[in-house]
Amino acid sequence: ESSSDDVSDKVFSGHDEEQIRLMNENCIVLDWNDEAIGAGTKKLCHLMSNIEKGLLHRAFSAFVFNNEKKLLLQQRASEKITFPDLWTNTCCSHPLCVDDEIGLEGSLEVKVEGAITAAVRKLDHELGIPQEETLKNGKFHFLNRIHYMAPSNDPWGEHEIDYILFYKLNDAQQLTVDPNLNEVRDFEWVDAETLKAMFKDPSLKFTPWFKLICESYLFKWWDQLDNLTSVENDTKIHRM
Ligand code: DMA
Ligand code: MN
Repeated sequence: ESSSDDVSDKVFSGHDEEQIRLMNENCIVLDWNDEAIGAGTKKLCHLMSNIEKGLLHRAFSAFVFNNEKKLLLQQRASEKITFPDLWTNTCCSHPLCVDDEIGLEGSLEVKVEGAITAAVRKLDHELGIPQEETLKNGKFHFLNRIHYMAPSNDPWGEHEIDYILFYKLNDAQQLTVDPNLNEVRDFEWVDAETLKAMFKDPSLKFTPWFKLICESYLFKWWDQLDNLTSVENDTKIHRM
């Protein structure tokens, strides 16, 4: 489907042209065991009418921590078609149907590598963190996979197996953050206490997946950021 068809598609009426264009990306369609069974456009994968029939795709959620153990949060831009203006973890998106992200060999390690490649790409696209800085200044840890479904504003929603990735800066390293305003409206480095206080502020709204991760794992993992070995590389898919 071409983007010239898309701009006249009524599901996109009133939406941002660049965000409509990104709806042509090819997401990885999955069975319930996280095996790739095909490709589906971002548009088709995020329509609740398809999700209700079982359409499921692969995603990642990256959590970037600095040397003070502060987590980088973002507020999604108003231009986002799904979940606009909500506060969330550092960066989320989808590994695409391209050689270095699809992870076709079947082992979990290869899929994790694909999710990390996508995370490096999108940290640059959304937050302006140069890919070489991400690769040089810190390290990714794969925690686990969560399978969840969440409606957004009609007719959109999410139904994903989401790879949870922590990224920790090496000692004394920093990251340049220069947000793409079509993606990110605001950002903030927070400690756990600040984030808990933000949850109590009724003027701040959060994405459903970030709330799920916060309620289940985040604070426990954050407490043991210096030693993730007992919690990382979980092979189980957690259905939430
Ligand atoms: C999709 O995030 C991924 C998750 C885990 C919800 P997104 O809507 O920010 O994707 P993109 O940045 O590609 O629009
Ligand atoms: Mn998605």
